[in-house]
Amino acid sequence: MPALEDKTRELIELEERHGAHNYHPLDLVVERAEGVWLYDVNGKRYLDCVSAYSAVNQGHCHPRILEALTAQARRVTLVSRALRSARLPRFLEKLTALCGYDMALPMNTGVEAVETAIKLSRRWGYDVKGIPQDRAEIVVFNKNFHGRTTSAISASSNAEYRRSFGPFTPGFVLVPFGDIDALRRAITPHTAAVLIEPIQGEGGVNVPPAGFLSEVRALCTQQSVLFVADEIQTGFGRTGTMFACDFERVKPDILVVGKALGGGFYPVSAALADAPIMGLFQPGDHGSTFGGNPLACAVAEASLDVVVDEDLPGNAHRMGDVLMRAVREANSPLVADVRGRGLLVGIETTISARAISDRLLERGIAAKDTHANVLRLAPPLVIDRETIDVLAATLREVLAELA
Ligand code: IF1
Repeated sequence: MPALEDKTRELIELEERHGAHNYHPLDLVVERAEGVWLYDVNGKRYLDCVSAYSAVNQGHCHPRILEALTAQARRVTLVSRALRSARLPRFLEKLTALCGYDMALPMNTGVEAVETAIKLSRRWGYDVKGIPQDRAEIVVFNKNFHGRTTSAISASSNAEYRRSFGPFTPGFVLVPFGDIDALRRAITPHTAAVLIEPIQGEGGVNVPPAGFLSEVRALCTQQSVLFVADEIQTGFGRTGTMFACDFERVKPDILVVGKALGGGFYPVSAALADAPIMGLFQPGDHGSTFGGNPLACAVAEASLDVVVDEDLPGNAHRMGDVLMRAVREANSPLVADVRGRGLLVGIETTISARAISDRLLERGIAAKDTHANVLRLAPPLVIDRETIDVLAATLREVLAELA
């Protein structure tokens, strides 16, 4: 029987040998997880500050969502949209009511919901706004992240995401994030939509200037352009409100959701819009084998119930304030900026963020760097005050050690 440490190394080597090397993960081999805790193959416990990139807002293996999954898995899991299922109508009713839209189109991964929003925006641009065919433009923002498909990286400003993947999907116009004048200049009669993350996650936890989302909303309304919000990472309580757009009380024309909609159990995403827009899709226009399957619907309904019943937006707001205040009060020379909202926190560092995340890992905190000098802290939204205080204290100690 190999020693436990050897077990870790053995598994890492196996993954490296047979798996594509499209990630450089922390060397933490998770064997099980519960709530905010991860347990590696050696039995060591870690506080999860990655939350599968905000897909585990409800905490790992939430019992209520597990129960919904197992109960449904014994009944029916997949019939495709060639047939109807009893679960889909109830899920659609709950999702549209919570998000405040007439209709939803269920998909699986986040990027599929983004692609759905891109197609719907273009369809609206041609059939309603009267943009000449194949001339529709969508304005996007520098440092955006909307997924890894060819169209999503066609919208990206990040050379690393685009290298040797061309030719790219045309029709995306890049402007600086937060710059309303640049956005105004970028809008033309061919502009169908503005696609924005209300807070940029991968771009480095970039919060826009106060009032920017309201200005985008007003400009889109004035210029007859769709406001499309990608809340795949910021949605369902992550930023201290149900959706990041709620902070400025703006309502997108198309809302894109994913990640936590599946509660960490199953990929569930959706694009939502009111009937005049979503009604532009007719049978055969769009679809997905697994989109809206009964198992996904059961998991997503329970995931939404947990977000609401456990007031995850409120807890994220309170715990995020505690965490960001503690980091600021550390006054560490290694911290250039503390950004974010709720429990989507980015710490801009003056040294390699990876060096800090490696030291945190030794101390039982799993946190990931996003780009060279931003450490992202995004624990599950169920984290309690005692645990957030431990996180803050450990981070302050590590910053002091490395200073
Ligand atoms: C990776 C982070 C990246 C997203 C937003 C769409 C998608 C994502 C705002 C696509 C996905 C994930 C993907 C994962 C790393 C992670 C991520 F910011 F969350 F950390 F990359 F930016 N819109 N984000 O954040 O959703 O198709 O993945 O379900 O690709 O490395 P997906």
